[in-house]
Amino acid sequence: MEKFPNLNVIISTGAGVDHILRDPNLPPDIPIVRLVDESLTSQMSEYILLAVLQYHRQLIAYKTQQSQGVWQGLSPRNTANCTVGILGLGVLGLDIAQKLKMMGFSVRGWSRTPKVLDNINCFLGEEEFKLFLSECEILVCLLPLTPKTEGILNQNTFSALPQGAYLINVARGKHLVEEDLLNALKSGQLSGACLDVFQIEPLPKNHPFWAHPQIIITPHIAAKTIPACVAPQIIEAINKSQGGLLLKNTVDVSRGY
Ligand code: NDP
Ligand code: OXD
Repeated sequence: MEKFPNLNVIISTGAGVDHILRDPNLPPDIPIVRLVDESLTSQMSEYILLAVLQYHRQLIAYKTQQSQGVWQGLSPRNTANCTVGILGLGVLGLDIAQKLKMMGFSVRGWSRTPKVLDNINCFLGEEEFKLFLSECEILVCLLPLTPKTEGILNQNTFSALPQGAYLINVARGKHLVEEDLLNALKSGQLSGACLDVFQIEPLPKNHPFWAHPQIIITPHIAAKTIPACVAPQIIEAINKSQGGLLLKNTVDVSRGY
């Protein structure tokens, strides 16, 4: 940011702001605004629904059977018995939690500050983290990347999940300790993962995730900013900033999101 000495406001072109906060020359006291947009929220929920349902309805196993010409029904799974845990109950986490609940899944969420939500079990902070994890057959990460959440998807976390759990990471690559995921898949502690974000993006050509049969990879596309959808809120933020008015969706730099 040191290239821009006359900044009045910084507007992220995405929902996350970790790339901005990481700047060692970030000027203090300049407000940072992030995008909160229906088009981002609905894309994210669609992506997670797709990932949850392909796991829950055993699509990969059926695809393998198809390639072998096998006609064989697998044991059906009862949706009401399948608990999906959402790490982060913010704009995106809340939307997918409600949509999964509507579809009949048992849903729980984890956040930093207390929440009370209809039919969604809410867990709070580090004290309740293990309890939250203990029943998650599917774990979805929708946390912002902060010093507190970096590396949170690690061996300790995986070992607190029920055996054979499924991981969906759509937040940031640095939430995941990639080596720990490979080990958890090898040991059977996790049965698979759907990953949209990676420690290094683009994912290096020789990375073991590419060819891993239990990992689905997408190139950071879970929720992409659609310029026409978000332009009005960017214009509004600029106008408000110039008019000295209160800005929406500002970032609290001290908490990191
Ligand atoms: P929000 O800021 O609205 O929500 C963040 C949630 O995480 C809040 O519920 C917050 O708790 C919780 N949280 C933060 N820190 C902690 C902590 N230490 N312990 C427990 N809970 C914590 O963010 P969004 O829902 O809008 O977005 C989440 C992230 O998704 C973004 O930061 C971005 O990294 C990622 N993203 C990825 C995209 C992709 O294409 N893959 C696209 C868009 C976003 P509380 O409610 O108590 O504050
Ligand atoms: C975002 C992203 O944060 O695209 O919006 O990851």
